[in-house]
Amino acid sequence: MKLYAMHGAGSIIVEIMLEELGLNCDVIYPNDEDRKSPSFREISPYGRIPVFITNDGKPVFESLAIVLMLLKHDSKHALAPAPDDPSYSQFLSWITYLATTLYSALLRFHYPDRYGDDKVTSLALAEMRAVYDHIEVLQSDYLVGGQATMADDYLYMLLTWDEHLEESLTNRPKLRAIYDSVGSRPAVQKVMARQED
Ligand SMILES: N[C@@H](CCC(=O)N[C@@H](CS)C(=O)NCC(=O)O)C(=O)O
Repeated sequence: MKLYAMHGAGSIIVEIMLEELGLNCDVIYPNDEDRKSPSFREISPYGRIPVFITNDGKPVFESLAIVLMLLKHDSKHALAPAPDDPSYSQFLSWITYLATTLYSALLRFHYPDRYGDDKVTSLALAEMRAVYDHIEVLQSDYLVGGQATMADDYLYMLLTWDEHLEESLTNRPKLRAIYDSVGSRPAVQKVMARQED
C-alpha cells in the first residue's frame, strides 16, 4: 500500500485511518513538479492529493473513495457503522456531503483565483457557515447518532483548514465538541504532528 500525501492536505483523513487501523503503508510526499509529471497523472488524473495505491497496484483517487475502501479493514466497525447497521445510510450521507460540499467550499476559499471573481471567498465562507449551522442543530452528539465515525474525523480535517476557526467554533458548541473530541485522540494527534514536518 502506498499513499501520496501532502502536509496539511486531504491525505490527513487517510493517515488517520491508517493509524487507527494499524495498517502499514508507505507515505510519499511528491513535490509540485512531481505532481505535474505524466507518471503522477497516470495515478491521479487531476494531479491531486490524496491518491492511494492498493496492495495489488490499483490507484484510487478522491479522499472519499479511499476512506470507503479502507473501511473494509475495519472489521470491528469502530470507525463507521457496518453496512447493515441502520445508521450506515446516515454515515454515507454525511461523509459524502462533507467530501463534496464543505471540502469544495474550502477549496474555493483557499484558491479563489481558480474560481473567478472577488466574491468567491465570501460566498465560500457563507457556504461553510451554512454547513456548520446545519451540524449545530443536529439532535445527536456526533454527525451519525451517538457513535463517533470517520465522518467526524473528516469534518475535523476540514475544520483545521478554516482560517476563521475560532470564530466558526464560537457559539457552535456541538461543532466545538466534535472538533475537540476528534483532536484529542492519540492517533489524530500523531498524524497532525506529522503535518508540521
Ligand atoms: N475531491 C478531491 C479534492 C482533492 C484536492 O483538491 N486536494 C488538494 C489538497 S487538499 C490538492 O491536491 N491541491 C493541489 C492542487 O490542486 O494542485 C478529494 O477529495 O480527494
